[in-house]
Amino acid sequence: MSKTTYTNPILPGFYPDPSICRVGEDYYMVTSTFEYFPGVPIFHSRDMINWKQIGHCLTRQSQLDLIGSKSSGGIYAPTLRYHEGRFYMVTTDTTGIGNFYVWAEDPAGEWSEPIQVKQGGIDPSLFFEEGKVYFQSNALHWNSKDGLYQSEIDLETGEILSGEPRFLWDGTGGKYPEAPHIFKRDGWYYLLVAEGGTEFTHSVTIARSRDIYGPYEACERNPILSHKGSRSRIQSTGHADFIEDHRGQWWVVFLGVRHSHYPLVHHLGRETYLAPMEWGEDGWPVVNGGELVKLNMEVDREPLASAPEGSATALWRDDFDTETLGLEWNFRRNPLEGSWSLTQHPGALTLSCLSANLDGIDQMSFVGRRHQHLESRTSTAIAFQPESDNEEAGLTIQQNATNHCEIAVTAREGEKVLLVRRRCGTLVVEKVVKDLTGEEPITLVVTSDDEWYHIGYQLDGGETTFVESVETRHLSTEMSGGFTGVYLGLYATANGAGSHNQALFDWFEYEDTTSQPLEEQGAKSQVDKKVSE
Ligand code: 6LW
Repeated sequence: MSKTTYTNPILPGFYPDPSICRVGEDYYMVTSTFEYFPGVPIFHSRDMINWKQIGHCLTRQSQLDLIGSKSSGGIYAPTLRYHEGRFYMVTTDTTGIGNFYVWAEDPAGEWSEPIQVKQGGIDPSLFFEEGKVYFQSNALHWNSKDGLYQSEIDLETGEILSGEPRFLWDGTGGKYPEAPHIFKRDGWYYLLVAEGGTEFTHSVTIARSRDIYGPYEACERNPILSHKGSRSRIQSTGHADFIEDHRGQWWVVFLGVRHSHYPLVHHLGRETYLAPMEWGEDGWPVVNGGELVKLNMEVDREPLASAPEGSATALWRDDFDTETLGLEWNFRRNPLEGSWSLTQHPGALTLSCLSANLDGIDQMSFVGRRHQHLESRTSTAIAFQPESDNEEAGLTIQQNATNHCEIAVTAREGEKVLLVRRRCGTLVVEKVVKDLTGEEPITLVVTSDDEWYHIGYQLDGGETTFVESVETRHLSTEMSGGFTGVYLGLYATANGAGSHNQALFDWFEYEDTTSQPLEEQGAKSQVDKKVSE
């Protein structure tokens, strides 16, 4: 029998809370996006291993208004389902309208205006059966009893048809029962959930009932997936969705993180993983044969499709020669109209120095992409003439509003300089690393490995001069808080002042420089480290 081999994560970097659906031999997946805009990227694949982004579900402010949303506010976990010619994406705008769904016939978009569902909680899901539509969510903040709840809804209006939401199950005792999805098989309704929180004790558990409203009985082998307490490099596995492929084999997609170094932290965000799953003779699912999931997977299954032509290359470059931004780019919150442009100076990305800076919750001039690979190199060419000490523009390595580092062109006492800033909570350190008079354009550079970001610059295309190194740990989720992962962003700001100035970015490059695959070793402990040094 031939084997399917692939590398986890299947979506590296900040792609949490995956949800998947199939139409014939085509697979579609979505992930959560918090304060980033557009919201909820949607991917397509024929083999569930190679994914290509085809759009976003939430592209208009009328669908997603993130203005004033704090870091990790906005859009939580989505669910994607296909029903009678339409795709449905249901999610929560935690700082806006709560639970809602949008639909589209073409998953690449445009998607409909939001249809609100007035059941509280997060992690909404939909289940379709015999003309009825069931809506599930958890009990965050709106019900004193923890657990997963369900209503029947009218698909056209989102109206709840079944009175008060009904309690289904509250998991096996882990905190935050969440991420419900219902599947039907052999006359059983299976309720898949996550519990234990999204940190180290994250787990996937399951229960079933003959009645969609329960009572639900738990699988004795719960959790069916968890890496808690293991030495795997992959930790925090949870928040899963099942998919039956076009050959009748089952798989699970879920989130996990790649932790580095003791004590464990991660900075690239929660990523999307794939593992095979089977239904055991006892009628309950077995994930990956009951083994821990690995980074390098070898599964005794025929590949679902041949690998797509021209598969991903390590180098991603944007010359900003188009009139619209590529799908990889995101704003933080909805961008202010006119604050960015690809047409004002054709061939460059123009960013205006808005008064908001990277620390706040206001609309800012920021265009960024996910940092996806532990080993990487990022560079960009910037042209900027600051007119006051307030104005700055550059390249930021950003976990959230309170934890970010940047290399920027700005002025000090009226003189143009290159500045490096590290912000770690309330600790802010700034350092002028070069006087810049007359030395433009300049290339800003960030390289990374799993422990360090190295920050530097190039003049006239010469050698890179590195001026600062920053621990990836200082930008980790454990240090910074929140649900997101590091972005590499271009930005311009007047730091609270008014300004009509603009920065021009001529090009941007991001390269996966992985030198060798991450070994399947456990995360290093301090002791291991000492011994190996
Ligand atoms: C999401 C919840 C979770 O809504 O974290 O890990 C929350 N799981 O299910 C934010 O992603």
